[in-house]
Amino acid sequence: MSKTLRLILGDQLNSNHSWFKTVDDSITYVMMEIRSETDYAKHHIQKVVGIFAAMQNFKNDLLSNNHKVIYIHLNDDNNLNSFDKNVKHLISKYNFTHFEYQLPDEYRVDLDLKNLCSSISISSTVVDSEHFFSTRNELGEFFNGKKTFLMESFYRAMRKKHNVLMEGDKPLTGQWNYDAENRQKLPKNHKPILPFVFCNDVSEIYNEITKTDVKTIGTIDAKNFVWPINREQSLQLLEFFVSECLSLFGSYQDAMMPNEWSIYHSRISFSMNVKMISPQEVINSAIKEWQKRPNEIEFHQLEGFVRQIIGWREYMRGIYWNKMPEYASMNYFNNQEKLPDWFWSGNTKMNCLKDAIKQSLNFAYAHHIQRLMVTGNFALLAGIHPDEVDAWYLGIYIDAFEWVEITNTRGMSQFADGGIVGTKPYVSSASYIDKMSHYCGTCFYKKALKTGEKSCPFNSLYWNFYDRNEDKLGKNPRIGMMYNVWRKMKPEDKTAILQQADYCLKNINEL
Ligand code: FAD
Ligand code: DLZ
Ligand code: SF4
Repeated sequence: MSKTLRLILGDQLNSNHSWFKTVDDSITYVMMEIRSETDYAKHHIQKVVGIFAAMQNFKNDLLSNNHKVIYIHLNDDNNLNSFDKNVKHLISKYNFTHFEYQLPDEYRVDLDLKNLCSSISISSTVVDSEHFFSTRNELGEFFNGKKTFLMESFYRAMRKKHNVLMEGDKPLTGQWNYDAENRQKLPKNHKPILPFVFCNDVSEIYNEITKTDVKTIGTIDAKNFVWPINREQSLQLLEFFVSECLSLFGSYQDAMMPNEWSIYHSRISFSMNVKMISPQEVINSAIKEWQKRPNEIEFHQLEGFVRQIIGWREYMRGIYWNKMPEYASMNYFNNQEKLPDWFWSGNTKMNCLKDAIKQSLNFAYAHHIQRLMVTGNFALLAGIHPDEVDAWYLGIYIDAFEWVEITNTRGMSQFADGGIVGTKPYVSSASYIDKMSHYCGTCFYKKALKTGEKSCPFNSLYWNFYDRNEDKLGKNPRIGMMYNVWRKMKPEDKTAILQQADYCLKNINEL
């Protein structure tokens, strides 16, 4: 009799996958909590707990739908702690005759599973994870022969192909992209909506993890775990977003405010990345809400949200599969420094960084502009090695999986890919942070000063960055203006700024 073993990874919790459409006694599913996954990065404790909780709930759903499931807990005696070893052990113990898995999202796991299949004597099949709009290679084929990979072109192609916000072959309302209408600062007295959070009791899982020597970062309230841990909760969070946040999403998508950790963002990335919900469902729900309340939700708010998902998210995945494994060692600026210690505590006098890091440690979450223009901006200006930066981002965020973390970090944020993802580095002085936030007013540092004890470190580091990378950036047409400003500065002012930057870099742990 044929007996099939099907592996479900911790980020493949897709209950709508065609695997689960029928119940078949000859098929056994396996899910495993293993050290190879808890230890490939130093994860935030909320990320490990969240994934285990979601995996256990998924397993329970499968069992209640009469599927056969083997679930290996972290502390089980028979846990061999890798996909490879556990699968091989199960195959020989239960005499499985066929092995199946879904395409993993991560290059490392993809290799492991291919190796596993070639080293077992039974047949194996790999199937699609049935989650994304595009295939792994679609972006590569779309840009075949092109030097630059413009997100906007891919986004438009995705909109057309999947008929999203289209009127025939034209964009609905006549314009593809409404970014110019987004990106406002929050008015000073504006109080963003309170984030909708869950109060899940995950203490049992947390206690099991604490029995091991798994190294984690960040804090957790295991009796009141705020993240969704099953499909129903993911749908609830999505419903909260479309009904309460979507109408202001685009406007305040780049805004930052002290102690406001979520503003009008959806916080749906974790649910999507572990596939408890699909990107199709997410955008359909947003579009339906806009159709229901067209007078309350302006089109640019909706388009801005849809673009993040069908545009950026798919684009980043395509870049990942097109450029890995070379991508993981790119270091265009040859940056070599270490992250300052306060990236693990938030204990810095820089208000914007303190807030972004502390909330990341407390919630395993920061919104996009905090990741890009606060922590990422600082890391790039300070010349931190992209490996260090990647390790931090891959660990700290609940939604961090390499395919979307590395492309955003090494690519968009650190420009370590030399311009595959972005056309210029995302760096700024204090003026951008002040333009988009309410951090500077109460900061120890002064946003307008470039030199002196109280000068904002972003200011001197900004000019130092351009100065030291002139050979790589001087000819970039999108940056020419900045070099003109720099070249026109008085030599003594330039020297003072570079000395200030040098001071900041030498005393980085004390900033
Ligand atoms: P919203 O602001 O509500 O956006 C909605 C959705 O759009 C997100 O859930 C996400 O799925 C998608 N999205 C938005 N921007 C991007 C983007 N640039 N790339 C891919 N998808 C996007 N996202 C991750 O999912 N995992 C990561 O590990 C990750 N690391 C990042 C590291 C850096 C340095 C930067 C600059 C960005 C990173 N992002 C990552 C992208 C983005 O910041 C997060 O997707 C977003 O903050 C998640 O919060 P949200 O669900 O509230 O997003
Ligand atoms: C991130 C993570 C962690 C911390 N632990 C597990 C685990 O124990 N078992 C598992 O199947 N998946 C885990 N994951 C998610 C995986 O790292 C992810 O499924 C792979 O990296 C494929 O992208
Ligand atoms: Fe951040 Fe500088 Fe503003 Fe302080 S002054 S909040 S360090 S940008």
